[in-house]
Parts: sequence; structure tokens; C-alpha cells
Amino acid sequence: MNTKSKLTKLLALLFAFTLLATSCGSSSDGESTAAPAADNASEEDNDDVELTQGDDLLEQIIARGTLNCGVASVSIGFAVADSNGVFQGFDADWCRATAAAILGDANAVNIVPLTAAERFTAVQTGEVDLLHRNTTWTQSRDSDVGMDFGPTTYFDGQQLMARVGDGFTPNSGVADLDGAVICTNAGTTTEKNIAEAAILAGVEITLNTFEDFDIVTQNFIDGGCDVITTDGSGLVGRKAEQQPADQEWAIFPGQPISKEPLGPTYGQNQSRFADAVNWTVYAMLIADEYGVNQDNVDDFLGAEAELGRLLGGEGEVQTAMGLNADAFYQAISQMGSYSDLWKRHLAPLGLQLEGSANDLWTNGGLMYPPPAR
Ligand SMILES: N[C@@H](CCC(=O)N[C@@H](CS)C(=O)NCC(=O)O)C(=O)O
Repeated sequence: MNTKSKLTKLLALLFAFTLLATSCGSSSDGESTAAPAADNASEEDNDDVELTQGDDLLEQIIARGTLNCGVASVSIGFAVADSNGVFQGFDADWCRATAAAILGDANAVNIVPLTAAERFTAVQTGEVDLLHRNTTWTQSRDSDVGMDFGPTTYFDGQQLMARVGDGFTPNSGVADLDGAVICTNAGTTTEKNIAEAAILAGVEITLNTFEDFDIVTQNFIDGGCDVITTDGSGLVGRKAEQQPADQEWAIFPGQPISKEPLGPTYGQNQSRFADAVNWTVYAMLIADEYGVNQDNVDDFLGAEAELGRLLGGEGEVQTAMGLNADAFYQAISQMGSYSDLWKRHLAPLGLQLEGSANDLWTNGGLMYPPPAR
């Protein structure tokens, strides 16, 4: 690293620490009244952070031999540490697929758990190269915050969850929240959306934010929160795994209160790395267009035209991207297609791919990868 980039990195680190201190310091903004230990840190979306990755990030990762990839600390179905401390889930597997494409080895990845409030600073300081962390693509994150976004891997939307015993049902709505204590995690689109939705619906809520969603859910179970709110997928996971036997939890409203397009996020102006990340997602979707998955991909080696190119055959474009010709064959054979990841991690929670927004365009969904040529 040259002296200039060292200096830039040092300044960015100092700046990041200042940011962290600022966000921690804003913990009592007057909204919290009910639950203990609430940390009403406000979202740092509007803070400017400086890009520190001076050199070509793709080359750095190849030279390093490891991809550093940030995931949520606990997001059921997306990123949860198993009993050996190894992160499992849809997002963790996107990290591995990207490592397989860039480095030829799905295990050449360092998966880093991050809270929502930590995640963008972790990219800006170079702690991680990439986030696959339930991160919503928004205008301010894409500009002010200094992030770039890849293709959406999960079209989600914000919902709420509350006890049926408290009178809530799947047909409840924001208008039913008057007087409720609503909890979520800090540093998210979630906290802003619910505050705005309450104002628009003319209801008064108490909004408590906590450091992570484990703490949010525990406060809900303990009775400190009437309602919890986050991306719908997150609520489905929590209900599937944590609903006590003597309670029933309802998720509402049926039509989410926001759009939450979740996908890979990285520092801006790293075009070659961005291409590698993005085309890993596209390749795993194109695989599904051809009915190719982890089990049968070897049968398609030597295929003609688009599928052949994608798997490293004649006319392939991967080497022009700075990757090995077989980069996407490696991603698919080691980790699977898009629907393989879904079946492995999300279908067991009851999240259905078929007929959802996350289905391929050929099935009426929104997944429309560009052509591989
Ligand atoms: N998509 C929203 C919310 C992201 C978020 O933090 N979601 C929660 C619930 S699924 C989460 O991942 N929690 C894991 C954790 O707190 O470690 C955003 O980008 O701000």
C-alpha cells in the first residue's frame, strides 16, 4: 500500500470511529419510554463516508485469497452461526458462491457478522469487501452513504408481528397501532418506515430500537414490546423458530408497508469487483432458467450457446471480467443455483418461491437476469 492510500485509510478509520461514537451517543432521542435497555440510535444513512479502497478490489481479493463478506449476526434463514460457529443461511451462501466465482473455492471466505448500524462502516473501512446482509437498496445509501448495490436477491417488504392474544390478526394494519410499543433494530430502514407510516395513519406509537434483532425478539417475548417490525422474511423466521407454545403471533399487514429490495452491497467505484459480485447472482438465476442446479450442472458442461458460455465453454466472457473461465461453474457446482439456495434455507421456514416476486420472470416473478453473452 502506498503512503497516500495508507493516509486515506487512517483518516477514514478515524472518521468511522467518530461516526460510531456519534451513533452510539444518540441513544436517548426521547422516543423510548417503555422497554428497558432500549438503544434509540438513529440510522446513519445520511452520514457521508469516504471510500478507502484505492486499488482494484477484485485484484486485492485475488491476491489475498479470501473474500471478506458481512452478514447479519442472527437472521433466521439468512445468517445464523451453527454449533461450530460457522454461518449458515441464504446470505452466508451468497458470500460462499461469490468466493467460489472469484477464488474458485466457496470456503475461501471470511464471513463477518455485523449489526445493521455497523454494516456500512465495515465496508468503508475495508473490514469487509461486501455485504450480503438483508440490506435494502435505497437512494441515500446508494449516494450519500457511499454504497453501490448489486441485483436484488430477495424482494422483501416491511411487516409487523404481534400477539393474537392482544387482539392482532393477519388483517391488522398500521391504523390498529395507536398506543402500541413497537420495537425494531437500530440503523435500519425499518425504524424510519414505521415512524413515517404511523404519522401518515395518524396513530401515536412508542418506537424502541435495539442493537440487534435477537434483543428485539427477546423483549417481545418478555412483554416489553407489543409489536415488532422488520423485513417480512425476518418475521417469518422468528415466528417459525421462536413463537412460544402458549402464544400465537400474527404477521400483518398482508400488503407490506414498504419495499425492501435486499441484495449485495459494496463500496462505490469498484466496477470490476461489482461485476464479479453481480454476475455471480445473474449466473445462478440463469442456471434456473435452464433447469441447471448443483446436482445436475456437470451434465451441462459442453452445452452450446448461453449456458455453455456461462459454464466456461466457447465464447465465455468470464476471463474478460478478470475471473477464471469456469468461475460460474464453480459457483453453481459448489453452492447451487438461486432456487437451490432458496430450497436449502428459506423453503424450510415456509417461504415459498413459486409464484412470489422472487420467482423467475418466466414464472411471473421479478427475477430477470441479463443475457450472458
Ligand atoms: N432491510 C432493512 C433491515 C435489515 C435488518 O437489520 N434486518 C433484521 C431483521 S431480518 C436483521 O437482519 N437482524 C439481524 C441482526 O440484528 O443481527 C435494512 O436494510 O435496513
